[in-house]
Amino acid sequence: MARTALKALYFALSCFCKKYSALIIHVCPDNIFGCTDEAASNFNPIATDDDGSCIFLGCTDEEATNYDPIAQTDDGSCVYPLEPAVNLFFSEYAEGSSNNKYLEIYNPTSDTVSLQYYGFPSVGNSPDNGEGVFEYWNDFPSNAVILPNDIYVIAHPEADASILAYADTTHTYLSNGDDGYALVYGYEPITPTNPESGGYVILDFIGDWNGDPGSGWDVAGESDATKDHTLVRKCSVEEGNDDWLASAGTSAEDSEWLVYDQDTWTYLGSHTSPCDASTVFGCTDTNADNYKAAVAAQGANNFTTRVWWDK
Ligand SMILES: [Ca+2]
Ligand SMILES: [Ca+2]
Ligand SMILES: [Ca+2]
Ligand SMILES: [Ca+2]
Repeated sequence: MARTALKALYFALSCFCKKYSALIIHVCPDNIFGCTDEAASNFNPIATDDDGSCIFLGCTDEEATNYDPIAQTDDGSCVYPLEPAVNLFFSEYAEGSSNNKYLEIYNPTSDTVSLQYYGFPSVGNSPDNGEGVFEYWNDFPSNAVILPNDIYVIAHPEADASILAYADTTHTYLSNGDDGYALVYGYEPITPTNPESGGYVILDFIGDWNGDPGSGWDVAGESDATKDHTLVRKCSVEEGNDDWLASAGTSAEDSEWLVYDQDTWTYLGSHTSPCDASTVFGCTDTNADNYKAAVAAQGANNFTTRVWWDK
């Protein structure tokens, strides 16, 4: 009996030892299996042997512009090509006394346009990010739209109540004359860059991003017209212009804009384009030498020796 018991004990001990040594090998393996690819989301820096478990995140939709053929798991980053931009443009701009400032944007189409992929990026004074590159990407509020043949007004939050009555949104940093604003379409670049490399297009400008003009830009031959004036787009202009200097022009004739005195808000809240068939531009002041009885809209607000134009 004792002999049998000893035999059994020996047998149990040897089993334990075998198990124990197997346990040592298992606890302290020479090889550590895991994902060894640093590009993977589950990269294991202590893994010695790749076990095929790597997971690559990215855009997995071939329709997207940033489709990643290596990605296995979609991380929601897909970006899709946009429809062509709708022809929206600046119809009016005011830089008046104190904070009486606004931008008016016109939708000449018969469709309601979502402003989701539009923005109004700007430069304050001289362009800190290099010539032709915005500093601030200003988005419209989410769900903002422009109704057909209607306008959208961005006003300074401390503008006169008569301006705020038309405001669709407010923006604190509107120009004090020398700050360029664009109307753009596309995605905001990860870092500020020009439209060529940034995946967005400039539809229109008031001022530009090419350098501090001093106090303001000249428009239609008026010096510093973007400061302490109101600019109204001529009804004959039917689209934006990414060339601000061409848009501003050098004379009342070649400019796309009518320049009005500081704090002229008469034209805020609506826009006409294309021109009414009956519109005749010219001088409406009967005291002027060049008064024209047929004129429906005056081209500017004085009656000096300017050259006027007829439609
Ligand atoms: Ca001012
Ligand atoms: Ca400024
Ligand atoms: Ca300046
Ligand atoms: Ca207007």
